[in-house]
Amino acid sequence: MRRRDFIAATTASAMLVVTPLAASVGNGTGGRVVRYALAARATKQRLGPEDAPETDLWLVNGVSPGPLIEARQGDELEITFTNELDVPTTMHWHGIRNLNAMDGVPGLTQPAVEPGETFIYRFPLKDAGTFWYHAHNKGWEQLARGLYGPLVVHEAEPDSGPRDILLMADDWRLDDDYQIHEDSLGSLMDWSHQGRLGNWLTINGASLPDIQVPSGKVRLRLVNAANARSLTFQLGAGADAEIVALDAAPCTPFRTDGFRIAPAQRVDLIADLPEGATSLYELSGGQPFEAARLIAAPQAGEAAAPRPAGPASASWYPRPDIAGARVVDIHMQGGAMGNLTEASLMGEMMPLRELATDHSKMWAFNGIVGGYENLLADVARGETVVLRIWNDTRWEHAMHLHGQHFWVNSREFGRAEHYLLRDTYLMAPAERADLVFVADNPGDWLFHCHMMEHHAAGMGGVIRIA
Ligand SMILES: [Cu+2]
Repeated sequence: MRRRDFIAATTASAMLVVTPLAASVGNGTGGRVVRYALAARATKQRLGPEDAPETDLWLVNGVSPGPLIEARQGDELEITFTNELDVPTTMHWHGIRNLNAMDGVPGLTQPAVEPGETFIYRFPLKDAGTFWYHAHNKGWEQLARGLYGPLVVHEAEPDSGPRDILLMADDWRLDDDYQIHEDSLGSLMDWSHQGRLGNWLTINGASLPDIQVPSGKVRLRLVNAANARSLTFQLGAGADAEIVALDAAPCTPFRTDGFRIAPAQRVDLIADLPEGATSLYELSGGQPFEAARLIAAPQAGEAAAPRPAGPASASWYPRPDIAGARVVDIHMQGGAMGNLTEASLMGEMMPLRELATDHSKMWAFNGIVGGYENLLADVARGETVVLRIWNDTRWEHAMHLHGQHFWVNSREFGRAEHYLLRDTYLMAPAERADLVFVADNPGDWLFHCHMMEHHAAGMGGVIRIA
């Protein structure tokens, strides 16, 4: 990876208008309808160095990452989404405890948005935090080509503005001409191993950007939009930071040296930055790789005024008591070097070799290759649910539940006991974990690995909340 100068993304204005909600709908914390227009389209953007050709991409509103969507807790968001591609797509609002019909999973919660069609997503924003949106049709290809963007829901007491810095990371696989490496899209090697790992790291769509920030305390919102690579970040010397929220949900603040972000996860940090340049390093390659430079300068006037710098509240809901809870066992098998010998696909048992060569499938939950017909559990509204996951594979998996967050004793930050509320949890090979939630959001919700190739190759199923 090489250095290039940062080209500020000139984000086309996506926000249309903000109007108050009808009095009967408003809940007193935000109470507006915030409208955006988004379009998926083929676009060129330079991801490589300054003398490199532009890369042919599929982007939202022609920029990578797509436009920052901002609203306040208690608002309703209305997105007029138009598909200008020549393939079907949808948008998923990752981490939003959404209305099921607005969740953006084609074939499960809505029909795909066909080329030329428009779909209006409208949903309330119950929670503040760092979210993101991404295509959910053939995500293994559509995310690799760039169809995603950030979504920030500010606390009802706003702490936003110049002290709120978004850092969206991606790990692209580019060829020698800085184009998306197309020959390896759909590669069974990727699908059976760790997924599509890239060779070109960007932060906010640029390689090693200089990002202007105010000195002193800032809130850094990091998002990993990579298909499959977990990224490990560390701030350079002189910066002091603690984690205050994970996957949008506030946590008891804690300090950690480097911190890993699996695909689709978010980490919010409150960082105290000295004046001048502080490097953001990425460590997954074994040695520190400079990913971005935060250039901190004192702010004058209003921006210099002290603000509440972070989520004010405790977590969204307390960790439920699991006595009497509904336990759903999910035994994950498959992939290279695994112990899966055969599995059921659409009701038919097949040896792994046939699943792989004829159907590009190589992962299973409880012996069933995942699809939307794979109902993992049918639970009653209000029930406490334990997804008791056994990662019986040789690979890490970033397990994502749509529609609700879950409590998990996280081993992501090196403690024996560290309960966190998340929407995506990175499981180590052989790890067993309980994902615990109160099933209060009705609908058919996808549960899947967010390494997009693993999902495509069978790591998925549905939790039905009646
Ligand atoms: Cu996986």
